Amino acid sequence: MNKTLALVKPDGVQRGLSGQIISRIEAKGLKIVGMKMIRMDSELAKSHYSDHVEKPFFPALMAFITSGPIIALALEGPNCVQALRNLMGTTNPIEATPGSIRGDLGLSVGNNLIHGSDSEESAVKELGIFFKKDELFEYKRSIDDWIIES
Ligand code: ABT
Ligand code: MG
Repeated sequence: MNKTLALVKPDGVQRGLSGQIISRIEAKGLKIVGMKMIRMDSELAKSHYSDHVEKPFFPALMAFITSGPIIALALEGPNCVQALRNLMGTTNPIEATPGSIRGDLGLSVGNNLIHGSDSEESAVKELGIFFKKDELFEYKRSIDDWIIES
């Protein structure tokens, strides 16, 4: 089964929206197979956002993402990379569809509440940055038979 990485960003934690964000992920049917609170340092931020290091918005992004603790989640489910991206909504919360996490909860591109890996390749890379092997859990939920077609 595919896995992906989600982060409740510092604004989500500070605004007390972690529970609601995680709840939406669980309600969708995605299975949490790893979870931890950490504070990203500049080294971790550069590695996680390596594609953006040269972009003009990177200094602001770095300041924001290291500004407080985040909650990292390893998620599993069929097509979970795309499922999570759809649940999050587009990068700019103003344009994100109402009903999505960003569409319902955010107003600014620099404070967009949640991260989700944007491809299966990124998911593998990012899960490796945030989780050690023994921090990921394999377990069956009896409810899976009601969520996942066999
Ligand atoms: P992430 O899930 O954080 O990677 O966001 P997403 O994949 O939706 O969007 P990308 B393009 O990866 O943006 C990364 C972070 O950079 C911020 N950003 C992006 C800006 O502040 N200005 C911009 O013009 C762009 C393109 C938004 C994302 N993080 N935050 N916060
Ligand atoms: Mg991205």
